[in-house]
Amino acid sequence: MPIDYTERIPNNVSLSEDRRLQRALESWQPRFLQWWSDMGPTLPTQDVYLRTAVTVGREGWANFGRVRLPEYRWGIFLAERNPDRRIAFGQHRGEPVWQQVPGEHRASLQRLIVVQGDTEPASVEQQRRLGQTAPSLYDLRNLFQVNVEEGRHLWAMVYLLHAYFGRAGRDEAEALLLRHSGSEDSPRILGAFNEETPDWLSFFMFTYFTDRDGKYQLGTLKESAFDPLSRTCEFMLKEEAHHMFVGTTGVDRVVERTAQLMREHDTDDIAAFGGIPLEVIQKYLNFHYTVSLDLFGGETSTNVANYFASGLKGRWQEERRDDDHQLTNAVSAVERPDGGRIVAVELPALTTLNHDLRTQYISDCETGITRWNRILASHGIGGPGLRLPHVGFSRHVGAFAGSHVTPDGQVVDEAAWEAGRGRWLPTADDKAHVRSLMRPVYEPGKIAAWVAPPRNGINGQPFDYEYVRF
Ligand code: BYC
Repeated sequence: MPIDYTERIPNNVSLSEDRRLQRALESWQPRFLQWWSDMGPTLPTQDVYLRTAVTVGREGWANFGRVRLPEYRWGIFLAERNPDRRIAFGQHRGEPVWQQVPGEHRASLQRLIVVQGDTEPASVEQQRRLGQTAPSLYDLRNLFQVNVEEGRHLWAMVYLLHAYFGRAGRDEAEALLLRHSGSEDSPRILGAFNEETPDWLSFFMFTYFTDRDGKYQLGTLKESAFDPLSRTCEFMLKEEAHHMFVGTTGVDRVVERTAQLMREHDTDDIAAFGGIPLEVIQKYLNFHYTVSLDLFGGETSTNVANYFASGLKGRWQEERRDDDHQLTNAVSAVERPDGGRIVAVELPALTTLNHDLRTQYISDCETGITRWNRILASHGIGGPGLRLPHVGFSRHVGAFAGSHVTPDGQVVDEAAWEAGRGRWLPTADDKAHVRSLMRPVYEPGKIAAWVAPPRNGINGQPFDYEYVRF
């Protein structure tokens, strides 16, 4: 089904055939636009070179053009329906997938959709001021691309709430616009989405580590027996790939510039030369990685066991797994602190699925570490390079919450941990230095001195293309 752009709300779900739903969503639309104007990007622009989804098929699904930001066509796009699709896991394995929400799973499904939906506008709120300090027009355009698509992902979840959850769903859709990142009274639901994204190093780390959690969570919801959720997530994952590209190449370019300055001045201490020291990059990495690990929930969770058994949330690449997809008797080892040591305990695999997903995520994160260390090596910088800290380091959710674990996995007492904090996590001075470098560069083809230019522009355009006009 092609996307209908003649409608007030672009969609490929035949919205005009359901007048009630259409009216409900059309009354949510102005509230969304008001939220975008109040909580979205603060930098005024004339237009931005953006991609917009035009079909949901594999090839050529988006087109690029200059768009005035508030006029971006946010809409409802679900991947094609597979009429033969069957549930791939859990107690209902082999049965046809659901086109409606079974009454007994209503509350859990709604909860999962609300948690997912809540993260999308949260990230736009976190990033709203970054436009004021963009290192280049290319980066500014990427920021806005990420922001409009996170706004669209909110639409994706709001559609499900309106279409399948009645009155309660409409109330939840309303509430998604009322909670705000970092708010004292009504914060966003998950921890990482109440942290600040005050500078571009944080933005690149966020799009590398936190958007990657999004990839994995969406990947598990794509397996859901509730087919509309599955199809929604499938298309969101397509858009999500660019967000992670922004993170991966963003950190690449910071590391590249840092390495150049280290060679040029033959010192690690490149702050005085307008760069971000490697040690500071490592501290930002530690922070964003650990708050993203918290997003996976506890290592053991009865919630996740129930989600899996009942078919609501699968595993990453469920159908490629070589097991019974029910895990009735399977066990899995999970690490946890025990006195001064970290021990592995065997538990029913069903209860450790958050840990399973987190393990997949961690090995994906390692690919970034490898590529950044390769960049360092290409400049002749050896040594330990960058690394992921131990899973127990600086955790606030799960088995390690409340323990004091160093980045290399030593369990220490609180005083020792506090004494190390400034070496492991960004200090006020580190943040002040990074912020001092954040000066906007809005001239086409120019770039700030703390980051290397990208290898390629967007959609075949050169780096010096006027990606944003004021
Ligand atoms: N902060 O049983 P547990 C993205 C709550 S990112 C605060 O271990 P469960 C994106 C938990 O809700 C992906 N609270 O948790 C990225 C539960 O509360 P209730 C977002 C937390 O249910 C960048 C209680 O603690 N999508 O898309 O097994 C830009 C017990 O925990 C946190 C999803 O997360 C936390 N960090 O798993 C834009 C997918 N962690 O229910 C977008 C949907 C846990 O007892 N969500 N809690 O009141 C889920 O699958 C699960 O809810 C979670 C938690 C994985 C989050």
